[in-house]
Amino acid sequence: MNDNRVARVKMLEKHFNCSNWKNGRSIGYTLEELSKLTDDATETFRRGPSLLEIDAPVTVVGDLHGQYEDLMRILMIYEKTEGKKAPDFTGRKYIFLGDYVDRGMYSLECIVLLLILKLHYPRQFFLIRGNHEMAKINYSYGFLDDVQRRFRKEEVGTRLWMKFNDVFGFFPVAGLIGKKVLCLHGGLSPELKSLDDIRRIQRPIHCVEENSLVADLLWSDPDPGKSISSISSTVQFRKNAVRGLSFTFNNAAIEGTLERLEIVFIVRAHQLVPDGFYFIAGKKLVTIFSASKYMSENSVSYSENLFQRLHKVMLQNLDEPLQNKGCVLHIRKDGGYSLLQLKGRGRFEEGENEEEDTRGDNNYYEADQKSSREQTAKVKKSKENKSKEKRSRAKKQKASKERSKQSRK
Ligand SMILES: [Mn+2]
Repeated sequence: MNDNRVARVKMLEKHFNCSNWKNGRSIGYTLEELSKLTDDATETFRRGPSLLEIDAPVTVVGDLHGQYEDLMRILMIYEKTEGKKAPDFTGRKYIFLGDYVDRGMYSLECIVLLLILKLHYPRQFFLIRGNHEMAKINYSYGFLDDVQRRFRKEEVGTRLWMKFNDVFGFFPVAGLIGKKVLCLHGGLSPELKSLDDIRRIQRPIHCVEENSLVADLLWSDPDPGKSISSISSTVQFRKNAVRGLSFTFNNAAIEGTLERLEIVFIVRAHQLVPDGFYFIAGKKLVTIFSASKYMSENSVSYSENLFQRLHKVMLQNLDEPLQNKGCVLHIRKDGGYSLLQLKGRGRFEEGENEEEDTRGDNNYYEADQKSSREQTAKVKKSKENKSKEKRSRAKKQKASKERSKQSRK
């Protein structure tokens, strides 16, 4: 093993053994090791493609936002032996859909661990870029403060934060699994005419103003449900008012993109969904969100003052469920998939509260047919049951009426 590998193994051990953490709260990194890590990572990503092309089986992970506990749970999903110190990644492959930093308390630990994993297992760990892997965003949502907090001199932290953003500049912006499943952080773009449009993207990209296709891949969202455009049969990209940039796209835009790119399924992240997964467009697109209990009181950034924290918590009580479930998607070699949902503080388990066809042994090529068949069967059955009940109730009533008639007589 060369020196680099030895150093990386040590770093990995440090991440998996939290009892060695400084004050039990954070990993004591040295400036030298993080400088070296960012330099090496920049080189690795510079040499890599803009569009990752990998084969299944692979586990797809959505937003993490500095929630180190969730990252750790995800890395331990397939470990069946309790109390193991570090996971065994043999035969495992992961693709992460971005938003590693900001919001949560452990932005630095999350991104450092993921970069080491990428360098150490280059053919097993894949990272694509989220909209928070952009200096203009992670400057104000926690990552900069998180890095500065670790080093006594503010300018040292700032310089290191810039080096992380240099790495992000070379991150790939999309992934293609088994030639048929497209993975992105945000979503689709009117400029996405072919997969070559992504392959041709020149990096580094430091802000989205440099490339509008990248802006959309990192920022766009599906149309909010129940909007008129979402059911329109013509392709629509509308101004994304919630984000203040990029677009929202409707189901017809999803269908059109699938056809043009000759793919069958789109996996994206970027939006908080209560169950950790959310299907739309006849299960042709799924949103995956992997940070559980996102932004609950104890996981807001250190940098915010009490007022800001309370404000967020209060807003959340109004707008969104505080206790969302995290989820990851496992795509099998045969193209089938299963969802693994994190419930409460426990482990990741297969999702329960969707129809059966989102869980186990099915193939997304057939998922729709199967689901509609099953659903019709279910509906039929329940209708039959209901009419049976009605008939028996009517019989009983008739009988009791007759009984009472007789008794009156
Ligand atoms: Mn995002």
